[in-house]
Amino acid sequence: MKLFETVLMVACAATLYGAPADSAEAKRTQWYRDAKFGMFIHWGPYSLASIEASWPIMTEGFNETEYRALPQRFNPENFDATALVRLAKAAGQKYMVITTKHHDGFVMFDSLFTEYKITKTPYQKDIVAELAEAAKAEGMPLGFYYSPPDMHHPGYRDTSKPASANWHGEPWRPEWPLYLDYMELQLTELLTRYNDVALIWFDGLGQQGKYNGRRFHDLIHRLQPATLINDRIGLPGDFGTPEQFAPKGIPTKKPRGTNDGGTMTDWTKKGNLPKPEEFRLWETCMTINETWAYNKNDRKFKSSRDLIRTLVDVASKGGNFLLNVGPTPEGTIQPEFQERLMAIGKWLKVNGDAIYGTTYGPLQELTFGRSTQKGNTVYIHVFDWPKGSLEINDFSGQAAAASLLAGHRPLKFTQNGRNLKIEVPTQAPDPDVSVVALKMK
Ligand code: H79
Repeated sequence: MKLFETVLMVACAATLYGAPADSAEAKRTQWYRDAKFGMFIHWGPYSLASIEASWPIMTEGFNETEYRALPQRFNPENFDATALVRLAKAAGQKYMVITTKHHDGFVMFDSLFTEYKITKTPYQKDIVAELAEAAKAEGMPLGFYYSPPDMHHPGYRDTSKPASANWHGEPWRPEWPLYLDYMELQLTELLTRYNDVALIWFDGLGQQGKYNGRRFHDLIHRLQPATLINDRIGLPGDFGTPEQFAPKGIPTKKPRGTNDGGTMTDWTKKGNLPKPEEFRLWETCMTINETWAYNKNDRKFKSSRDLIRTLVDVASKGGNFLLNVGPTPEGTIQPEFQERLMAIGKWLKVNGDAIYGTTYGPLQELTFGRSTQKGNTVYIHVFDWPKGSLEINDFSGQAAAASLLAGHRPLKFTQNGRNLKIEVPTQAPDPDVSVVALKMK
């Protein structure tokens, strides 16, 4: 092969397959791009009642007075922050995000600016502090979910009315600026007391303009320039947040700047590959069953296989997967969640190379699975194991070597133009997803 052809091919591979540009923004987000898989934690006194976080008072599903009394009984005596961080590690998760304040307004840290907080419960200890210490000791990046909507603060809404009447907030009232000041004070606490904050996860619901997101972006950047910010306070932030689904195509940056509260309607047409500079960082958050909060009655657990395949699907489009657990009122993680997390961790031990540090793969239309890419290696994630050989019809690279990640077993292959035929064993090495690594020239 002539030299200029080689140079051209390497250049094309780099452009086509989405290595992020070497900008300051790329450096700031590098850890997050590499992490791919995180643990979301939705926890508060609501876990006592096996009801969803906050929403029951916003939709009149649960008596508000009774809800407000839950902290009096909240005492998760068996909470072990280190054990939780180690569980995340065993699952292969590379960052954690905890609800420091959900829409109900209850804060899980010892804020000076409210009495509706964890340190006023029988538990008394600051849960955010406990987790922050454990995370630091274990080298685990920790991010904070902080809800701009706040049903408890009298500046956010007229709290003499039921939350169902005004849960969107009342920014036209003269008290509103006091609420924004309260947000500033609490975000300052979160960003100055609890070590490095990996990210702030706002959850602004609709009509996010009323929060003056610019003010809070500036505040966060001033206090901790490295902290990433999601897209739910009226500005696009560092990453998009599709909730409970993976987008069909690969998310791209939008010229008009904002998106509609994390619904992320902007992605390439299914199958298209964006240029690296068009790619928008994103993260799918998802529950293991159907509720964010602990709920003993919710038995609709996704299978380990479905969760592994969702992780792969998300990674194949360049995203991160933030998988939620709702700890019990005792502070433990229910066995059904643990089992699934351990199964994902076991899969990642063998196949992690095909997830961590990868970006969207060049093959977006595979019928039998998904693809990811890292440098010169394309990973083929096979959901439906073939009889005989694995055939790829539209491969634009030049394969140099193929192997199974399971057992690092080399595989024979033939390439004819864009047609690639890989000889594989009859039995799938993994019943959930088996990965073939394709090194390219
Ligand atoms: O914190 C979690 C959810 O509480 C929150 N975001 C995640 C991370 C969230 N924000 N919006 N949504 C969830 C979508 C809301 C959906 C519903 Fe409802 C809440 C369906 C039923 C209750 C609001 C009330 C929409 C319909 C009725």
